[in-house]
Amino acid sequence: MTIHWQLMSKARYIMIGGFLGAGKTTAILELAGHLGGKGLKVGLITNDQSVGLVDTTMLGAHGFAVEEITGGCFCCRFNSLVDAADRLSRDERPDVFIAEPVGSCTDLKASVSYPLRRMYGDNFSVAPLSVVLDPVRALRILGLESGKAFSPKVIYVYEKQLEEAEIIVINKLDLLTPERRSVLRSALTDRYPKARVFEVSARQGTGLSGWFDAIAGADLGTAPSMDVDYELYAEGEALLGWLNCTVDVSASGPFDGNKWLADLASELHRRLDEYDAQIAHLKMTLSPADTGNDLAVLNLVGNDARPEMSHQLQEPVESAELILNLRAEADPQVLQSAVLSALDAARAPHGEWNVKVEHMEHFRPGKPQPTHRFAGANQ
Ligand SMILES: Nc1nc2c(ncn2[C@@H]2O[C@H](COP(=O)(O)OP(=O)(O)OP(=O)(O)O)[C@@H](O)[C@H]2O)c(=O)[nH]1
Ligand SMILES: [Mg+2]
Repeated sequence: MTIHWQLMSKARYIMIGGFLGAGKTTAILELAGHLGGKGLKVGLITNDQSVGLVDTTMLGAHGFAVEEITGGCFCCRFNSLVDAADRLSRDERPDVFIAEPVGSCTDLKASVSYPLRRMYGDNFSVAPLSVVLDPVRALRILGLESGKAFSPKVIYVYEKQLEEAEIIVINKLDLLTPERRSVLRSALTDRYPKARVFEVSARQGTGLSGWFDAIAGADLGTAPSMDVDYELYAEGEALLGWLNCTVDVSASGPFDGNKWLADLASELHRRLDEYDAQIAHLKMTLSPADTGNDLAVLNLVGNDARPEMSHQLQEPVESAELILNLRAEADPQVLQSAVLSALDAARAPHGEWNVKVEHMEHFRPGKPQPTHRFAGANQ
């Protein structure tokens, strides 16, 4: 069956899941651009346990309509998800909604996709569930390569994400040799034989069309939901410390915001290594206080990865807003100490320098308690 985007009478609802740092937001930007290029109106929905989201800032800076759901994951805030779609539809209903769930969430088919189709099937046609993965992390977690990985309970959540995927997207193909690529692909097809597997580089924009056609070309399946041990899931999620903060920085003269952000990342990286905090994803944006859409974006997806800037500020800044989102396997208190001390250490090169923390929250995610949970597509 081929569904042509242009023929859709209902809005299409697409959910792109996957673990922290896998490249969901990067892929969503590509998908939204692809759909926009076909003349379709796209609404994006981001999600987090707390406020002050790098992803919302990033997607909004690209000119897309974005609504965020904070204070819990989609499954626990199901009604907010529907409300977000309503808010995005106020002026003109988007043809396609793309939702990015929290990267430590699983059981999304039972708690989000099936309820959405059953309760709001007149409004939405729901696409198959895609789960994006970072191949370097996956090779370790699946035991195919050595190196530090997360604790077994976190790995339980990771593997559950893959188990429920109808589409598994091996992202960051640009990082893999052909040998590693084939080892990973065959392990995934062996372990998850029901999933279609695609290999892409969202950053380079390669390999995406096959996946995008698969999202357009079929609806969410009807397989019974997987079994999930919610105690284990909750314990795994709670091993991940969460920190979100928004900080105003200003100097008495213009400074190089790109360099400052890179310095801050390396100060923080060093401290997290010292504390033996396993980084899942550190992401930061720095935006000038006064002007338009200029933005620096920095990501770090593991202790032995390197901080990377996907967007750089075009001009020096005098005052700017930093948004920092950190998820790592560690005590949240440790994350807070590391962030505060890194903020103290990373100073602009000269003159007066002010750092004002406007908002900071650090916590462990609470036990997931889905609003709805459907054991199968029709139950
Ligand atoms: N090398 C490489 N890096 C990529 C690719 N796609 C995404 N990344 C990088 O991976 C990092 C994380 O990307 P995001 O898109 O923010 O990941 P995410 O899954 O949305 O992360 P969370 O929202 O924190 O769960 C960023 O540095 C991206 O630039 C890719 O195809 N190749
Ligand atoms: Mg994201």
